[in-house]
Amino acid sequence: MTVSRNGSRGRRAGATRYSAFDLVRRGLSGRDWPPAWRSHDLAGAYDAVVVGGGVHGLATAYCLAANHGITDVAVLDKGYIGGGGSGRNTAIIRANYLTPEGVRFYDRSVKLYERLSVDLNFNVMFSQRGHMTLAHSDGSLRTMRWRAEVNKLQGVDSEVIDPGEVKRLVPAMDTSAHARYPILGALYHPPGGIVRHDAVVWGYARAADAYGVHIHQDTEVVGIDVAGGRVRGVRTTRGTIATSTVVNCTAGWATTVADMAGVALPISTFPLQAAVTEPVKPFLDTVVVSGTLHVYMSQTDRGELVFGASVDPFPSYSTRGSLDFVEGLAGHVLELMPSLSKMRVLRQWAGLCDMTPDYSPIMGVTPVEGFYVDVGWGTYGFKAGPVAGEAMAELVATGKTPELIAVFDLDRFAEGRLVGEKGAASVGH
Ligand code: PYC
Repeated sequence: MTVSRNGSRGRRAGATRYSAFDLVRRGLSGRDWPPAWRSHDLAGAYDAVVVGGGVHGLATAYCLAANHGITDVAVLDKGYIGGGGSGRNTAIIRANYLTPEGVRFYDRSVKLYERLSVDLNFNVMFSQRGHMTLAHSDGSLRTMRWRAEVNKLQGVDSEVIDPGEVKRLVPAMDTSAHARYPILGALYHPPGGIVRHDAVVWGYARAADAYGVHIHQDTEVVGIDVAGGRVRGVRTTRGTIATSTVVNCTAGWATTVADMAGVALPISTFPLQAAVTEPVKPFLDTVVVSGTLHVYMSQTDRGELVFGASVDPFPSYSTRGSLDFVEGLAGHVLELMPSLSKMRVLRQWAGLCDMTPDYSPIMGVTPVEGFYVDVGWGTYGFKAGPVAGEAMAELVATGKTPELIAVFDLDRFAEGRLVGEKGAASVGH
């Protein structure tokens, strides 16, 4: 890929700076704030088109511009940016995976999240409060030990802790031997935590815009033109774009978009439901996951508890919550923390998860030249946004697959080189 037609490297990320006086004046009056990213007419051609305006698509566009000087880039989203998986996930960040490849990859993302507020000049509220995965059986304790050893070998901070330490870190947890699902120990991962998901999306959008990237919302891709085995353009509801590079960064619609280019992906789409409670005083400063009970929870800075579960048991494109889900969730939460029995659930929703056979993503080239995929993110996409953007931009810019993502190629399914991460997906699916 060549550098932008106009050769410009654009402005630096978050270039708009205000004096203290300006900040106070604008803050108090609520007026004169420039939009964080601009709207543009759709150009007839771009050097690269990124499909999907979630964290993956925006991070890819930002890294193309910031790391490689490729600024003639369009990000297309059929709705609003961050309105898909990026706005619907529970924003858990961690690197405590099971395979060495997975640990290295997600650890790079944790490192990028650690400096993201500075890189984007936008506070993404990354809170490294620790991540705890409970073990309720000898089998899961064994998997926790396995993960801890793999993590340590990759330089990632994880250890198995006993029920006493679980109680010290989370006093509200029922660690008694009489619990219906007694806690035998946990995998504890101090660098894990939560981030503010809309801030991540807006920070990337603002920084990409500052480099000259065009962000097109309400712009649905309806076709991808391929001739002679390579990409020629993208058809959208707002017009046609000539381009030789398309990056599919969609979630939920990954197979739909790939089908347009004639590329088949081994993905099935399932909803994953989540819920949030009324706000209460801070009492939980660790992320807690129970694979056995199919539940994870964290407390936001506003005091709400955010809960999630495993994916629904059947494929669907529904993003609605169900009564069945909250009933099951409440039962499981109360097994862990009986003192929460009076808390009220305020909202529930669902996001779409593109599940692959081995619970790892699909990243890289495809049989169609110029058509790249960054898809199959199952229930672990948000935490990988920064590293996926960095790696996909490098691939597009240099034509070489970065070593960190080589194992996640599409060909692995045909060649039997699966990267089995089911044991480290946050809850048993
Ligand atoms: O993989 O950490 C995770 C996760 C959290 C919620 C869904 N998946």
